[in-house]
Amino acid sequence: MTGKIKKARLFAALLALLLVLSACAMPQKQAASSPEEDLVMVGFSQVGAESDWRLANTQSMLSAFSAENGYRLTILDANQEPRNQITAIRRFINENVDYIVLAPTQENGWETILSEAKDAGIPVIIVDRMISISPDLGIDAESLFTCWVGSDFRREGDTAVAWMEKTFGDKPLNIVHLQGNLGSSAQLGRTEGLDAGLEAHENWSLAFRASGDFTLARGQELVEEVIRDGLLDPSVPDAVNVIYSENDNMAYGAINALKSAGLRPGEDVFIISFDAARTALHMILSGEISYDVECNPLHGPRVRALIEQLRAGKTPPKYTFVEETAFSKDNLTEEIISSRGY
Ligand code: GYE
Repeated sequence: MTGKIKKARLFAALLALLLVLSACAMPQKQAASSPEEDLVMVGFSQVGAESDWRLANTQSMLSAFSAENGYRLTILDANQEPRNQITAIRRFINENVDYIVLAPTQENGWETILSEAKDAGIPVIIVDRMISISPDLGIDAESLFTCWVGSDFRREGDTAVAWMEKTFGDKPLNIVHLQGNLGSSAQLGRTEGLDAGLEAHENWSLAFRASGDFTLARGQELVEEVIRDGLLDPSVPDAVNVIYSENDNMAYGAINALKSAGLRPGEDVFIISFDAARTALHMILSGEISYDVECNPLHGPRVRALIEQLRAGKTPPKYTFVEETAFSKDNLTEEIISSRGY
C-alpha cells in the first residue's frame, strides 16, 4: 500500500469515526433541548362524558395542561365505571407520570389503587368529587392524596332547599327527585340537602326518587315513567309539583318528557336543577327551569395552580372549595350568560 493510499484510508477512517461520534451525540443533544422531554406528565382519570358539566371540565383540563404550558396530559375516560378508573390509574403508575389527577366516579373503593400510587411516589390530586374510606379499614383517606379541589355539594343542596322555602312558602310540595350516580359526592351532598328539607317540612312529600345517572336520556325515561304513573298530575288540588334534578342534563330530559305529555315546565311543574350550564341558563330565561344552583366545572387552571405549587416545593392547601352562586329569572340576563365560560 502506498503512503498516499494509507493516508487516504486514515482520513476516511477518521471521517467515519467523526460521523459516528456526532451521530451518537446528536440524539442526546436533541433530547436535552426537546420540549417533549421537558414536559410534565399528567395522567387524568376522568369520570366520563355524561353531561355538559363534564364536557366543560374536560375542555378546561385540556386547555390548562397544554404543551405550550409545559404539560403532556393523558386523559382516560372511564365511561362512569369505577373499575375503568382503577385500570387507568394503574397505567399512569406504570408510565411513571409526574402527577395523577383523579375525578372519582364514586366515593368508595380507592384504597388499593391509591396506595399503589403512594408507594410509587406519585402525587395524586383529586378534583370535583371526593373519596372516602370506610373506618374499619383503618386507613386515613387523607394520606392517599396530596390535595383536592371541587364544590361543596351539601351546600348546593341547601341552597336549592332555601330557594324552595322562600318561593313556595308553606304550600304543600309534591317532589320528584332525579338523583345523580349513586355514591358520588355530587349525588350524596345534593340528596342530603333535599333530605334535610323533607325532614323540616311536614307538607313536602317525596313522590318519586331514582338515579338518572346524570344523563339526559335517563332523566327523560324516569320522568316519562313518573307521568305514566300519574305522580305529576297538575289537577291534584293544592300540590305544587317540583322536579329536583341533580344536574342540568337530567333536567333537559325531564323537560322533554313533560312537553311531550302536554305539561308546561315552569307552570304545571317547577324544575330545580344543578350546574347552571349555558343551555340551562337560557331555559331559566324562557321559564322552563325555575332555579339552577351553579357548580363550576372550570377546574383546569385550579389543578394546574396546585401542581405548580407542588413543583415549586410548596404545600398547597389540602382542600380548596370553589365559590359558587345560583340563578333564577330574578338575577339572570343574556349578558351574564354570555360572559360566563360554560
Ligand atoms: O353536576 C354533573 C356531572 O361531579 C359536579 O357530575 C359533578 C357532576 C355534575 O355529571 O353534571
